[in-house]
Amino acid sequence: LRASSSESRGALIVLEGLDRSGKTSQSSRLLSYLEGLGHSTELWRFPDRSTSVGQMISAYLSNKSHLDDRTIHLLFSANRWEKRVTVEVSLYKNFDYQKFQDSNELFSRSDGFTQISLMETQLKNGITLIIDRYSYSGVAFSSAKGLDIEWCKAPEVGLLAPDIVLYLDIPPEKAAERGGYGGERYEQLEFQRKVAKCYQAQCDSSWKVIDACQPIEDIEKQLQDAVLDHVTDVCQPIEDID
Ligand code: DGP
Ligand code: NA
Ligand code: NA
Repeated sequence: LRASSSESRGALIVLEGLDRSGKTSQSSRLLSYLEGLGHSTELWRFPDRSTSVGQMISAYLSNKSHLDDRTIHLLFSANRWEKRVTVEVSLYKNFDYQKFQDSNELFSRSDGFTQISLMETQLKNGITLIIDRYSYSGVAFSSAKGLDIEWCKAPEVGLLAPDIVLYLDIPPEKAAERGGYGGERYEQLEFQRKVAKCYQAQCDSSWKVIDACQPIEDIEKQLQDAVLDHVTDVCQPIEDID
């Protein structure tokens, strides 16, 4: 399943950053902006707490359950995979079957279940996806616990690679001052300092780093400028994380 290089598609835009870096409100603003320009756009977030895997993650984050570091790492990854590859349509509650019925992404397995590639279908249908956290959170938060970074990256291989990663850069101390953390498992200054280092270890020239200490409107404008090139006539094939 690959977009042919001649047809245009939606863009895959990822926002990353520490907790309280402003990602969530900036992704909503970016959504309004792109919709205002007439682009079909959806805002997704990971973890997606609505699925059964997501509920296990949510319980872990609120300290209602305790899981081994590698186990929770793989659950976060599975939560991205369940949106990437295929779902059994008949079992997927929130799925709008009608909308996708004619899509060439639908195919039947020999056991009779119909499967679909969710993210890829959306992109190929011309829908731009803004994603609040993705694989880079997975690698940053788990390697901050001391897990080997290559081990952390392995289950992310094969997920769709973003067209652009927007990193909202905030010193951990500044983030901690912002109205306090919500009390979830990772929202502690010492840990966030390690996460920041683990984000730095992943950051390369394909990332757009934005100073998240600027006024909200300035950040908003810089995000708009950064995505504009990426949402018009996207023709390059959708690639996988390698
Ligand atoms: P959020 O809903 O964006 O506030 O994220 C919840 C918390 O989970 C946040 O502290 C970041 C962390 N997180 C997000 N994705 C992953 C992941 O893939 N792996 C791990 N270990 N933590 C993650
Ligand atoms: Na959070
Ligand atoms: Na968030």
